[in-house]
Amino acid sequence: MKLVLAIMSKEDSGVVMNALTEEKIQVTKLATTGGFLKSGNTTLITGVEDSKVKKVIDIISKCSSKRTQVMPSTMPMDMSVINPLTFEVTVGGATIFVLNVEQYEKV
Ligand code: 2BA
Repeated sequence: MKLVLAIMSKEDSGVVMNALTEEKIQVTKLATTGGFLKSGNTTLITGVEDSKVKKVIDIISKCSSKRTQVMPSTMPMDMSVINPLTFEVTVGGATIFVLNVEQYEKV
């Protein structure tokens, strides 16, 4: 058995959880904070048989893939002018750890 820990954005975590649950894969969501940005992210924990690890990683990859998003600039402008300034940010992506589980019990 393996424990999959996946750190991702809060926005992507809901979709990932739904997709895992649909596949009857149990998952627990933790509210976490990244050490570098000091902003909130989400860590999902899932314990699965070895044969399901690939499926879990595939679901996470599909539902939280890196993509670019166009954001409006926050630079103040005259309200009568449509602000043409935008910038692209990379959102999504996940950091995944797969650990061996020594023992698994529900008591
Ligand atoms: P990522 O590398 O995609 O990491 C996203 C979040 O995943 C991290 O949030 C952290 O919470 C977790 N994480 C990633 N690798 C980890 C590991 N080996 N062990 C434990 N947790 C891990 P943040 O720490 O807030 O980092 C956000 C983003 O800032 C990172 O995205 C990376 O692109 C950048 N970054 C992180 N540390 C950096 C550093 N020392 N210098 C430059 N950029 C850094």
